[in-house]
Amino acid sequence: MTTGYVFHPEYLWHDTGTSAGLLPADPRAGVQPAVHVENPEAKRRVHELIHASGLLGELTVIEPRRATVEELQRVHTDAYIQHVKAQSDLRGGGGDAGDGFSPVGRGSYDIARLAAGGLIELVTAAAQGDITNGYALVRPPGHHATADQGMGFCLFNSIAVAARHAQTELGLARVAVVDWDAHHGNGTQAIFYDDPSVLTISVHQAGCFPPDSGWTHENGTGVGTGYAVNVPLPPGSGHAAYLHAMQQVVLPALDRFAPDLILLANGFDAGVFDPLARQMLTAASFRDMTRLLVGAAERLCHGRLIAAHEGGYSPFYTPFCALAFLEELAGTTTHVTDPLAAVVAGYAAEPLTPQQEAVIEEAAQLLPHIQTTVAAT
Ligand code: 3YP
Ligand code: ZN
Repeated sequence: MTTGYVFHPEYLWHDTGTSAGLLPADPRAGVQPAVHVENPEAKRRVHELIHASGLLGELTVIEPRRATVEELQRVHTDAYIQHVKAQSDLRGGGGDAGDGFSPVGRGSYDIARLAAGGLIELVTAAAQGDITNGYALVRPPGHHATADQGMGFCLFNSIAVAARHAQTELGLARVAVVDWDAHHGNGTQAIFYDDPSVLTISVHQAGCFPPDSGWTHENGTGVGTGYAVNVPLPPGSGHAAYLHAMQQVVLPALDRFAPDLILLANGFDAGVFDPLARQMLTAASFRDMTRLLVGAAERLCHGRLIAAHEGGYSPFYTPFCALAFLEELAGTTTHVTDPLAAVVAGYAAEPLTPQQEAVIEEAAQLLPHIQTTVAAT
């Protein structure tokens, strides 16, 4: 068993500019321009820890390439692709991909294509049997991007591009997307909303971002009905709630669907120190959740589990969450342990609440819609 790893310095060069945290800097708003919250720091430190821990030496490093326009067009409209390119060509950057929350730095069009292409290369290596599973540590993120709009820091939906590539070029008919980023995977959901060949499952903080998105009743449409699954956990949910959601919803949904490939929108912003959500996961939570998902992939699709980095904004804690994830993916451990384990123990011990249990049960009730379908993309 081999674990693939995609990283590239250009991922750190995606320039989100100065900001008052989330929005572009505007002194007229009364806030000093400072660093944008989606900046290279947390991801750089993830890569550094993967290297410094010795784990990098046990991985199969795979070189990314830029997704072609044709590959992007399987998911995005021509007009949107051209819009991102035009914003990226602006002198000094400063453009936006759609919602005002999605900065496009100078050259970011090419970097976003390198992110999507990194996922394509991992999925291809898995389909060929060169690797069992893999992790692409990419920027910019992708799971909010719809066919025709960037949203929430996302330019191109790399996971969606990789899913379509797997179906059309690699003969993998059924693709499941699991999204445990703290924010709703609305873009991926929207792209596949009427498609029973791609099952999307998002576990996220209820009503966080996008606003009013990701409720349990968002279940797919037409022949895709049942093939979108949402678990909107209340703010303050932690280890117990997420593990219960995995056991009661994510794993049973995957078992019913029997995917040929599992893609993971791998955000770490449900981590307890994250500034952009209010969930309480620890590095151990990500390790345990990963163990369950690796087990499902081994049971259902020859271990084929390919993860794309999404959110995760704590520069000091995201690296330990990501290392725990990647150790578990690779089926190994390093000498590095979570230095904050004792500090977060109290959060991790928080028991399941009736509200959390109720929403998980509500999502579980909808699973019988899911069948092992034949692809109709
Ligand atoms: C986008 C604007 C406000 C919240 C933010 C969420 C970005 C993210 O990590 N999405 O997964
Ligand atoms: Zn997020």
